[in-house]
Amino acid sequence: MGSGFQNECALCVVVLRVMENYVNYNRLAVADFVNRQFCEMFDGDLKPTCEAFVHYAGPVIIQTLYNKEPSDKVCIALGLCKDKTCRIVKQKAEFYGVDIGAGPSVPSPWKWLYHWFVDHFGNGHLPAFDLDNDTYSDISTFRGYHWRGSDCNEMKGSVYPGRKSGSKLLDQDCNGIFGLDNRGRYYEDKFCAPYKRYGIAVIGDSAGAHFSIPEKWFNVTLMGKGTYKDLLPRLADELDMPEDSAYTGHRNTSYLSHSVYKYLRGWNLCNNNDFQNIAVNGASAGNSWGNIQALSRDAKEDYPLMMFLELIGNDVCKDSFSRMTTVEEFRRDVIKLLNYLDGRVCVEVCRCLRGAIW
Ligand SMILES: [Ca+2]
Ligand SMILES: [Ca+2]
Repeated sequence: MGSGFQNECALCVVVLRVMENYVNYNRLAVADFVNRQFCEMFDGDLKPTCEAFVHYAGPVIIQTLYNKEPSDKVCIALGLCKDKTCRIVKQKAEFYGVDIGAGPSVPSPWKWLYHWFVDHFGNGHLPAFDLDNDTYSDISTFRGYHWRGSDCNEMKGSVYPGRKSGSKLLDQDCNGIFGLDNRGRYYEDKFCAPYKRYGIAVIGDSAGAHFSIPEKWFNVTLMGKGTYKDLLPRLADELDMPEDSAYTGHRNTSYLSHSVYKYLRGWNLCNNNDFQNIAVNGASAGNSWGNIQALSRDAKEDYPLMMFLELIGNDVCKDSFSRMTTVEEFRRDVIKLLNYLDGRVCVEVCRCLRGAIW
C-alpha cells in the first residue's frame, strides 16, 4: 500500500478536497451535491456505505464546503484525523474545534476501507485467498493472480505455476499444457522442448508494481456518475496494476505490447502463467527484506526463475540527506537480498546476476 494512503485522515482530506474542487468547478449547490450526487460517483458496492456516511456526516461536510473551511477540519470533527495541530491543508481560518459528537461511531467508508484493506493484507504481500497455502490463488485481487500466476488447483498444494516435479499427464505447473498426443508424446515436450523454462519475478517498489491512479479520480472535469465505481477493486490491488507491469504484464491491451513475462512466454509457451510480482509501493533497500519473504520458489522442485530487483527512488527521495539510505547501507541491504536468493529460489540466473553486480 502506498505510504500516502496508509492514513485514513489523509484519505478523508483528499476526498473532501476533491469534493470541494468539484463543487467549485461545476458551480453546484453544495447541499444538493452532497445529498444527491456525491454517492452516485461510488455506484456499486461502496454506494450504500457512502450513503450511510453522508447521512451522518453530510451536514458537517456541507457546512465545511459552504464556509470554505479546510477539509481536514471536518476530518478532525469526524474523528478520522486525531492530531488537531497537524494540518494537511493550509488553514484559511482559525480552527474552532468543531465537535459534532459523531467521532468513531460514524460509519465512515474511509475507515471501513482502511481496516478492510489492512486486515486482509497485513505486511505479508501474499494472496489473501489461498486455500492450499501454496502462495497462489484463483482470485485476482488481494495479491492474487493479478500479481502471480493463477492457481489451477486450490485444493492441492503441490500444483502451482512453475512447478517442475510431477507427472506431465497432469497440469502440475498450471500452464494449461498437459497430457499426451495421439502418438504418445507429452504435449509439454511437443510444444516446449528444447527451449529453457524460466519463470519471472520482480522485487521492488511502485514502479515494478505499476502504481497507477486514474486521472478521473482527481480531475474535476472528468468526474461524474460512476467515477469511483472501480475504487474498491483498485484498492484491493493497492492502487497498482501488476497486470500491466513492464516485468509481469500479462494483460492483453492495445497500449502494452511487451513485458518480460510476455517475452518469456513467447519464447517458450510452457512459461505461460509463471510470474510473480512482489513489488510493494514505497519499498526501499532496507524494507525489501520483508517483502522478499513473499517470493515463492524452490530450487529443486520448481523451474529456474529470472529475477529483477528494482529500487527506483525511495532510498533517496527524502526531504533531507540524513533520511536517505547511505551507499554503504544500500550495498549491504542489496547483497543481503541476493544472498537470500542464492541457492534458495534459483540457481543459474542468480549466479549470472551476481557476477554482473559484484
Ligand atoms: Ca493456492
Ligand atoms: Ca503443464
